[in-house]
Amino acid sequence: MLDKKIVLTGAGGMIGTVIRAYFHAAGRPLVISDLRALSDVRSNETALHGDLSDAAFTAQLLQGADVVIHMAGISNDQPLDVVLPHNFVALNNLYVAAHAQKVGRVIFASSNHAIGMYPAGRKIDTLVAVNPDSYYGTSKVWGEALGRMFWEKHGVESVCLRIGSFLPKPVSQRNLSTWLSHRDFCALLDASVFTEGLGFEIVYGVSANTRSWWDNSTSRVPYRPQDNAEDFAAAIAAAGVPVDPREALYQGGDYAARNFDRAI
Ligand code: 15L
Repeated sequence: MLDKKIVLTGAGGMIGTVIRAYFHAAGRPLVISDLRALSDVRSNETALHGDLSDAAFTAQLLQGADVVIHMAGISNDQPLDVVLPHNFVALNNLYVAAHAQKVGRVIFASSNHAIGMYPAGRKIDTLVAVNPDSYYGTSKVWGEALGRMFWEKHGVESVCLRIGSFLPKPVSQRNLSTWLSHRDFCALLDASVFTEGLGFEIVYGVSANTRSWWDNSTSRVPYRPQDNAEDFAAAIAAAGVPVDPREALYQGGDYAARNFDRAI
């Protein structure tokens, strides 16, 4: 189980960088890729760089892989034409290649923005209907839908991580609910990569925050977070970080508030 061949996409990004450090510390081999050439390649790593919207590159990257951790793509709210090639087309290439190359499992960096239009404060589990707050959020819904289809029709497993706010520490009122610490993320990744027989699963990437809105009791991923944003609540209050009342209405925060013109 520990000798799986694991490929990481988006290795140069914020989360990719933490994953690389985690694998390096554990002495586990990792194939890393990014759009840009990666310069600081470590002894446990093999690097390939290229564009996942090029199907031939994606097929080459996934050759012989058991698991692909897919962190590549646009990681914030952008117009559809920006999101389309990276988060829709490239993601389909990834699943087509995973099927063709007989990759056992895709770990997909989904996001809380797939459900960002649920009201702040409402507790939701992993079985609720999707409720995206942006084109970025719809791209995460697309990824979850692809994951489900490739599992049901082709037997490619997927674990969709609905990542909250991945930060060294929480810095806003919203983060008291949405924070995901680096340490908890690594535990989540470990459970998602190494637990056998998950099929298709969704799990919220959130720490053990007292004010969390997200309930993982309906997920089969055995993830047990340890950190709690509440430990930073007093410091955040003392810093007097201003809260835009529109951003505080929905779980997606500012993504939900942007371009919002429904009468409420
Ligand atoms: C995300 O999905 C984004 O990648 C990140 O930039 C943050 O906006 C985060 O969600 C969040 O909701 O805090």
